[in-house]
This record gives sequence, structure tokens and C-alpha cells, in this order.
Amino acid sequence: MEINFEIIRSTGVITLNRPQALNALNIEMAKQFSETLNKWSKDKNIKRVLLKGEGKHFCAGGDVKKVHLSDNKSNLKKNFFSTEYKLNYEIYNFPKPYMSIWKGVVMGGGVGLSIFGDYRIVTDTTQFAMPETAIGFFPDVGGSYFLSRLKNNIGLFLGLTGYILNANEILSLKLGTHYCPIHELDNLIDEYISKGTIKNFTKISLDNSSILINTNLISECFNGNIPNILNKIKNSSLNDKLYQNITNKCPMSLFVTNELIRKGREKSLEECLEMEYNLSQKMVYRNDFSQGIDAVLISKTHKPKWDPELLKDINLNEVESFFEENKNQLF
Ligand code: QUE
Repeated sequence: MEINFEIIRSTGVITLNRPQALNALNIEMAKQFSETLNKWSKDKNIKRVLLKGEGKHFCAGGDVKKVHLSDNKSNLKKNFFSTEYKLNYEIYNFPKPYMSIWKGVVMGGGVGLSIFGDYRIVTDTTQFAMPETAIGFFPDVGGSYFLSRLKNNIGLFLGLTGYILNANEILSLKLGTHYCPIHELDNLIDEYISKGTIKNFTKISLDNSSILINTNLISECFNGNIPNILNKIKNSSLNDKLYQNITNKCPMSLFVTNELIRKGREKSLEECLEMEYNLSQKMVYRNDFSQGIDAVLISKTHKPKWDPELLKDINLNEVESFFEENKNQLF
């Protein structure tokens, strides 16, 4: 089984079980997850939920490789995203305590399975990112909701660059709710399962994070249109690597992400997911998505050929049209 459900002492325990694929979520797993949550929400014997990943990692995202490889006629490019985003909303509305163990990689779709729950346990190995601009996509699974609500334009920074946050940074930004040393995780889980309580460990030191030191610079640079943002980064004292990093991302993804996060600020989660679903149906059929998946997950050349290749060749009317026409109803 690629996802396991157990009931242990009034706790519904869900284990993502594709460790060879960093527990990436496929549509079958998402459907079973959704059905089980719906059942557990009404079951008086279930007092709380625990979500974890098998092995060293929580979840790398959606199984976008399978989505990319699917025949358009199979409808996976539609149904995968509608199933995933509806599941994100069901987690947001789940009426009982919901805790996720953020071990190792917590990226993209993995964030969507946990960020709308009540508790997110950060540990020494946690790596958090929204890396979708690297694959010609955009930070989805409610990214327009939770990224747009982070202070100092940090959300736009994370969404554009795919920057990987460490445990200190995740806790400082309050993306995680608790810290637990890696060797104490089993004890913390046992206590939650048997009593519903969560041990509180003191936070690891808050030293030497380039993003926490540079909050003001990030706030100034990650504001305005994309060419503007790139110019500000280039002329700032921010790391050269950051400028290099962002210029390697998909140009269309950068423009779309900037628009998405600006629009998301004013919307409810339901409206954000609706906007993202519509956008997913514009982006998933573009050649940039194929290029991105191939470069990162198949041939692994890390040399995608984006089209348009240059920021100056992005058609702003096309970007806006991705948000305007909505023939793809999620809810
Ligand atoms: C951007 C992404 C994803 C990614 C890499 C990116 C993503 C995703 C995976 C992934 C990783 C390992 C696997 C797998 C998928 O990588 O969403 O099946 O084994 O799921 O740069 O958005």
C-alpha cells in the first residue's frame, strides 16, 4: 500500500508510504486520504489525526512526473489537481486536532497536506520549500493563501526562488508550530497518540540564517514586477547565488507566481484554491511544464529550455488571461 491508515488509541494515523519517491502524493493516495478523513471526521472513536511519512522524509510534493507522463485523454492532468486541492481544503476544515511530522523534505504538495492542520512538528532534518517555479509550474496547494500572508514579502521570496528553509527559519516564520529533536520524535508521537498532548522542547538557537538577517532587504527587493524584482536583487547586497538561482527559473512561472501571490492576499482559502485550480489547467499543458519535469525529474539535465526564454518576451496579456477566463470550476 502506498498510503496506510491505522487507528491507534483513538488516533487516526496516516502514513505516506512511497519512500523511494520521497512519499510524493499520487491521485490514488489523495483519494484514499480524502475518503478516510471524511469518515474519521464523523467517527466519535477518532479523537485526532497524525500524518507522517515512511522513512527519512515527510513528502516531496505531488507525483508530477506521473501527471506529466500521462496521456491527456486520461484526464489525470485535470483530476490530479482537483483531487489534491479539494483534499487541502478538507484538511483546512477537518474538525479534530491534526498533527504532521515534518521530517526531512517537506515541499510543494507535502506542504499542502500539513500547513492547514493544527500542529506541524519541525525537527533537525526539516527542509521546507515551494520549488514549483523550477518545473514550469507555480506554488499551488494553497500557496496563494499561506505565502501571501507571510510578512515582509517572505512568501513571494519563497514562491519565486524555491529557497529551502531550515528548522530555525521555519520556526521563526511560524510555518511550524513545535520543535522536537530528531531522537525525541518517537516519544512525542507516543504521547500525542495516547494522550493528545504535545511535548514542548526548547527551540534550537536562532543563529546565522541569511534570510532572517536579510529580512529588510528581502522585503524591499521582493516587491513590484518581475523585471523590477530581478534588478533590485542584482543591485543589492543579497547573495549572487540568489540572483543566479532566480534567473534559472521558468520566466512564465515567475510572472504567474507574482500575480498569484498578490491576488491571494485578498482571497479566502476556497477562493485561492479555485484560482490555483484554474491556473493549474493553463500551466500543466504548457511546454514549460514538460521541460521542467524532464530537467528535474527524468533526464535530470537541470537545463530546461523555457519558452519564452527571456523575461522581456513574456506577454502580460497572456499572464492576465490565465487568471481571467475560468472554465475550470473546483468547488
Ligand atoms: C519542484 C517540484 C517537485 C519536485 C522538484 C521540483 C515536486 C515533486 C518532486 C518529486 C521528487 C522526488 C520524487 C517525486 C517527485 O520534485 O512537486 O516523485 O521521487 O513531487 O523542483 O514541484
